Amino acid sequence: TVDVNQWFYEGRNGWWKYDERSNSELENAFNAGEPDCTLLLAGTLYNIDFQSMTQVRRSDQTRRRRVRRDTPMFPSKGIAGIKTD
Ligand code: V3L
Repeated sequence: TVDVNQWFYEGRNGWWKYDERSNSELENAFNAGEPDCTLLLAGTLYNIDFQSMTQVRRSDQTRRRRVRRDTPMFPSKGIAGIKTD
């Protein structure tokens, strides 16, 4: 099954795509009307809140990034920290 929407998290000067598995988990939670989604990203637990549209590290709430749900065509730096130009 193909996701038509892509989730992004904010980097220093642009947006990164979430990896495919995380993107599907975010889509499933968002489309189910859940308020948030917990993801294990590079060994660290994060909460993505769909009202504030932010990603927060669960062990350190000061580590916060904006997120966006957009078309996969939206310009990005790459996928999950891997640059694709
Ligand atoms: N998916 C993958 N790695 C993540 C994610 C995520 N959703 N969120 C955070 N990290 P923090 P520039 C990012 C990584 O928020 O140059 C990018 O993927 C995060 O990686 O403080 O600023 C790049 O690899 C960071 O290394 O908890 O645009 C890198 O930053 C680490 O978790 C630099 O990107 C701590 O993030």
